[in-house]
Amino acid sequence: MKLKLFTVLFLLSGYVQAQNLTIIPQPKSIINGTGQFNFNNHATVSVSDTSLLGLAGYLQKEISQTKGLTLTVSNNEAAGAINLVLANTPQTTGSYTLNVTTDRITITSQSKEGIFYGLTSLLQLVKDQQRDNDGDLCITTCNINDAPRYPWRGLMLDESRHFFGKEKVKQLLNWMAYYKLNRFHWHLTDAQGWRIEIKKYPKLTSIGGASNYSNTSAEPQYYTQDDIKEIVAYAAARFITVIPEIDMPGHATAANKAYPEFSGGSVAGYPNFTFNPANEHTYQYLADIIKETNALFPAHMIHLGGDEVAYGIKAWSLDTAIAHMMQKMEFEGVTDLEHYFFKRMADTVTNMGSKVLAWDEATGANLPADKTIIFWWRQNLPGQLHLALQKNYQVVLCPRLPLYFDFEQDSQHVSGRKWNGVVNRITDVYNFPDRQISPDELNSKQIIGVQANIWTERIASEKRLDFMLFPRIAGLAEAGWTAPEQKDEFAFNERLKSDLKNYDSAGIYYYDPFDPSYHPEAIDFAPRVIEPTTPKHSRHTLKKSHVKASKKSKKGAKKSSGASGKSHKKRK
Ligand code: TNX
Repeated sequence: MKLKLFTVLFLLSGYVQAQNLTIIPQPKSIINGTGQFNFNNHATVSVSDTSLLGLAGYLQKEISQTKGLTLTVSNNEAAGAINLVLANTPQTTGSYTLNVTTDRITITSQSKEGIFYGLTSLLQLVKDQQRDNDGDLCITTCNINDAPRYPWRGLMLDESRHFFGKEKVKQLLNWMAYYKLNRFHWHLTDAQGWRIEIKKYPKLTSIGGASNYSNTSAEPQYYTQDDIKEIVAYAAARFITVIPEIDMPGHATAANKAYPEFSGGSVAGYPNFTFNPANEHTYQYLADIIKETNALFPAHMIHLGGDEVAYGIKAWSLDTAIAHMMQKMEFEGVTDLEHYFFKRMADTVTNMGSKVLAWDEATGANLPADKTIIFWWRQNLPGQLHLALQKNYQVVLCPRLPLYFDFEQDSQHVSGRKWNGVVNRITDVYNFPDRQISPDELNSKQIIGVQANIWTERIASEKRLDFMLFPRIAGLAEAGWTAPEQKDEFAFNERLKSDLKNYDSAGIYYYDPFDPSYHPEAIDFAPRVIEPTTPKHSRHTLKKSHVKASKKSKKGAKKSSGASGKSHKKRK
């Protein structure tokens, strides 16, 4: 009996300790201790190898900024209370151990990346603690053993529809690092704006960059090549790889505004949506663009888009030069030509020594399996995922449901997208992919990870960007990092509550799933213009039902009319 009582008390004390260890994403294993390590101004960070000095400096800077403590950095391993140690044991990339005893903190990994993730976990532990009367920070002893589930833990930001700029992107990269996300997919070109400086074709930014989704005559907004280098370096210091997307042959309207000679023509609703596949100069022009782009991104991965070409492709059937080419090449339909175009541009990328990344439409384009990564986004077409795996492509899972963060996260919300009334709640993001993807496919090594995509047609301000991203980004982190057997949604929600406080102190305008009325204005951040691609008759439906939905949600009605779902259904 006594023993039982003791066990219960012991477990309870362990539970209390565990509650203090609020790390997101949840590590593989945590053993809680009962002692305390005191962080103070005299603490020294020492490294086993001078190549780790940069990481020691990163910890020093972060602790100083968040807690006002001044740590000393030393390369004498014996000197430190906090030790960063590169070990020789082969491990999964990114894995680490973090051992906190009463007198030492040791982070060990085979790679700098792993040490960085150990530091990230340590910083999350420290963040939750207040300094005591002596100015010390006390953290509970523990032993953490951790490794990521997937190597690709991505976030895509669309800056064509609305441009957010360097400072916002850096803030985003900070939060990605906080959550151990490691791939930033940068959607830099689309119909509404071209956002990357290409020196050989300056009109791409001066003309193509002068517009956005809300304002078709905005001042040019774009990243210079120096800005891009700065962002890439900022991300690299946080072990985040940046991948640019130059979308083709569709979603090319902004480029075609600048250089109409390469346009593939117009159809109603989709003016100059594609590049011209029958003009030989188009291929050279795009190769020049890719060459300048490739030089800016050391990861040597170029996303070529390839999505939704079908919207503009009818213009191809109307063009005599294109018809002539199709005849000559014995193509049966415009889709063959689309694949021919895509394969040629993909060859350009691989000939530069880079990998080609593309949306799942490209699965049909006969790209080289060992040099291509497919992004499966159309959750309503699971066949595309099967096909991509069958063709031996590496695949990133980013299905619209539940990983499109331009979709609403609460059925009461009205300004974002919905899919037949379905929204992407944080619980759906958290539980991805295990409830949605078959075990056979999940076991495939070709699935290299998960990614959330934040399209910005309906996101015109930083505040709304935050609202759509937080806290779903935390659910994404755990979907990408934490092994399924370690996932526990109840415990995640407890840890999330503590992160919401961190959002408050960082001034993040977030959606609170535990109190949906918190930060209410963002619910009704309606887009200022209606999508140009929406057919005329449904524009009225959208407008009217939107107003209705807003009124309803103000009255606290349980269900919104899903206005955006209607227009979305029409479009896709
Ligand atoms: C589809 S996902 C698109 C984007 C839109 C998005 C809106 C994809 C490859 N294409 O152009 O912004 O839907 O949810």
